[in-house]
Amino acid sequence: METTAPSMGDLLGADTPSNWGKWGPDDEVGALNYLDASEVLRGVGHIKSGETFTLQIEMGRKESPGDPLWPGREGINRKNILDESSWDGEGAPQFPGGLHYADDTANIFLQGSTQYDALGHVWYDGKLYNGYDARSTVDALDKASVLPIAEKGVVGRGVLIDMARHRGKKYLEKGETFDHNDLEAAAAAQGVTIEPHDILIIRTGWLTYWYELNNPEQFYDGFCEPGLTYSRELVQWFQDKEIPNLVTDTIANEVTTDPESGVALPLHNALMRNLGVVFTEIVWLEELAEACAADNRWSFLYVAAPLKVVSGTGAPVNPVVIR
Ligand code: UVW
Repeated sequence: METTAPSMGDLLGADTPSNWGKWGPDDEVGALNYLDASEVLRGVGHIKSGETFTLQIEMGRKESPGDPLWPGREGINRKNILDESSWDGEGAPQFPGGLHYADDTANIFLQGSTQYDALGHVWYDGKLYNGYDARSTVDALDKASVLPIAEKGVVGRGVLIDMARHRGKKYLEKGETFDHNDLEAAAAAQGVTIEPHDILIIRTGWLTYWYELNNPEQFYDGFCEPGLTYSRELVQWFQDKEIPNLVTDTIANEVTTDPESGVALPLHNALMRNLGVVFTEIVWLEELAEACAADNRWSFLYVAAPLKVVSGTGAPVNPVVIR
């Protein structure tokens, strides 16, 4: 593809903030290291009413428009292997007592639903998170796969910043941007502080736009999501705040193409590759946001256990919030 955009390395610069080596040469979970036992207890301290919310979208929704996906990916292909019709003819398994049962298989993009990204999911200049060689991704992620993240689990204080509500909108528009100053302003308006080690959850309303629009062709035309925009100051803010996990209701957690430079997804590299901030995408936040707005409480316990996929570049997840 012809492009006049600078390379990722040129945009971010050699002195871009980095956490490589901070947690040792073998680390594969990055900023999740901030989430120790004291952070679990801090999160538990924000449970007040006991309400629970699950944050995964449906996988394999039959009704139009189906599942929201990064272009080029496909939704889950689930197929029955055994069901009552299997016993219509000969050849179905027979069990003492006449047991019948249903079984199915699923062919899925591991990043084709609400998902955790592995830290080795993106790279530039031949190096992954922590300096691992990008050749270690060939055939399977040998380094910084989703497995260590899944083995650790993600538990801590979550804070929801509702950018759509802050801007008086049902959902942000295609390509609409915001930065750390906007997050701080929205937090102040909500009366909440984004504290060090918070799991940062941002609502744009973009998934509601997907389902309400019900028109994939229009959705993907000039595909550019709303989201965070790259700047050195924003990356520094994430490093200073020691944010372990960025969670949003968009497909890519950042404005798809950086409007200043024309570079695609620079924050994937500046935050995920360089700082080890773990990304969680396509997260359903509507009921949670309603509940938070209703009693003006925007912090809670956030718990997520992505699937333990060996060598996976990501894994589906159904995060749970308890508030
Ligand atoms: C890409 O980075 C291409 O996808 P995602 O938004 O799922 O991380």
